[in-house]
Amino acid sequence: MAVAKKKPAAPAARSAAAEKTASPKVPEFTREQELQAYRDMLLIRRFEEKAGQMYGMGLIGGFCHLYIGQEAVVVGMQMVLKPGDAVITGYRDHGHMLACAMDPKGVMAELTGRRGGYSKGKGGSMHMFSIEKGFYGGHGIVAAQVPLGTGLAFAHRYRGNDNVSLTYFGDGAANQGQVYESFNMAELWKLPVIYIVENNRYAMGTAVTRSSATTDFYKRGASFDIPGEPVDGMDVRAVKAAGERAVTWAREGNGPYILEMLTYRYRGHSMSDPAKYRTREEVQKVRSEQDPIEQVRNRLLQKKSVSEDELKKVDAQVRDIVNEAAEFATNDPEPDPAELWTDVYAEARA
Ligand SMILES: Cc1ncc(C[n+]2csc(CCOP(=O)(O)OP(=O)(O)O)c2C)c(N)n1
Ligand SMILES: [Mg+2]
Repeated sequence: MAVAKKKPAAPAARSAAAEKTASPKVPEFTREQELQAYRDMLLIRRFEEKAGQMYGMGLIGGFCHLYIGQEAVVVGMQMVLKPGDAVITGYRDHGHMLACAMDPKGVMAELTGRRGGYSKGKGGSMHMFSIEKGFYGGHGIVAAQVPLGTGLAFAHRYRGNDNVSLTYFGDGAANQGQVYESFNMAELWKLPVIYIVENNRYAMGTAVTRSSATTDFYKRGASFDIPGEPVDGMDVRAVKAAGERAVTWAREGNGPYILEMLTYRYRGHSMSDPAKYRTREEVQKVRSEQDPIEQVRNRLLQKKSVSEDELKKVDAQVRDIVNEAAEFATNDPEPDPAELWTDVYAEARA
C-alpha cells in the first residue's frame, strides 16, 4: 500500500513564517459565514457555561472539561467538512459534538447521566459518540484518539472515498509516543488525516514550555515529511482558511497534514482545577483582546452588516436551545437499573 510517487509541494501556508503570531491578512467571511460562525460559537459558549453551572449545582458528576475560549477551532474546521468526514477528539469534547450538529439535549442529558443521553446516561462527559453525525468520541486517555483517528482515515482510504478524518489532540498529548507511530503510518500510507493540535498553552497545570522540548507543534511531523502550519486559533476565519488547505491536501490523496491551533482555555483544566499556575491577568488579557466570539461580533457591528437587535435575537435563540437542553437533562429519568448490564462486553458475547 506504500505509495512511491513523488510528493507534490505542500500548499504555501499563510503563516508558515517563523513567527507564530498571526498575520492580520486572512480571507474575509461573507455576512452569512460570520453569522453562522457567531451562532455556532455562541451555542458552544452558552452550553459550556450552563454545564459549569449545573456541575456547581451537583447535577453533573465526575469529570467535566469545558471548551470555553477555544470555540473558533472546531467551528472554523467544521465549515470545511462534508458528509462522511470523521471527527475524533479527547475529553474536552462538548464543543466538537455541538459543532458536529449533535443534539444539545442528548449531550446535556449524558452529562447529567440520564437515559436520553447519547450513551444512555452511562458514558458521561468523556464518552459520547454519534456515527450518524461523524463524531467518534470522546476519549479520556490522553492521545488515545490519535491512532483511532488515523484508523478512521485508513477506513476512508480502504473504501476508496475522498473523506477525511479530523483528529484533535492537545499540546500535552502531542508528547505521547503513539502520536509518532500514527504519524509514521499515516504518511507511509498517505492517509487522509488532519492532525489538529489544540495548543491552549497548558496541559493540566503545566505550561508548554515546562513540558515540551520544542513548542512548535506544527513542525512535529517534519521527520515523517508531514507538512504543518501554525494557525491563529482565536480567529475563525484563519482556522477555516487553514482547514481548507489541509483538507484539500488530504482529500487529493497527498496524506496527512498538521495544523497547530494557537488557542487558549479560559476555565480551569477541569471543574476541580484551582488554576494556581497562571495569573488572572493572563486570562483576562486573552479574553479582552482575542476572544473569538467578540471578534466576529465586532466585525459584524463595525461593518454594519447586522444590528445590535439582530444579534440579540441570535443570542436569545441560543439561550433558548441551551435552556431547553438543561431542562431536559434535569427532568429526564435516570437509566433503568437493568441497563447496568447492557452495552458491555458480557452482553456482546451472549
Ligand atoms: C495516558 C494519560 N496520562 C495522563 C492522563 C491525565 N491527564 C488528563 S488531561 C491531561 C493533560 C493533557 O493536556 P493537553 O493534551 O494539553 O489537553 P488540554 O487538557 O489542554 O485540552 C493529563 C495529563 C490521562 N488522562 N491519560
Ligand atoms: Mg493543552
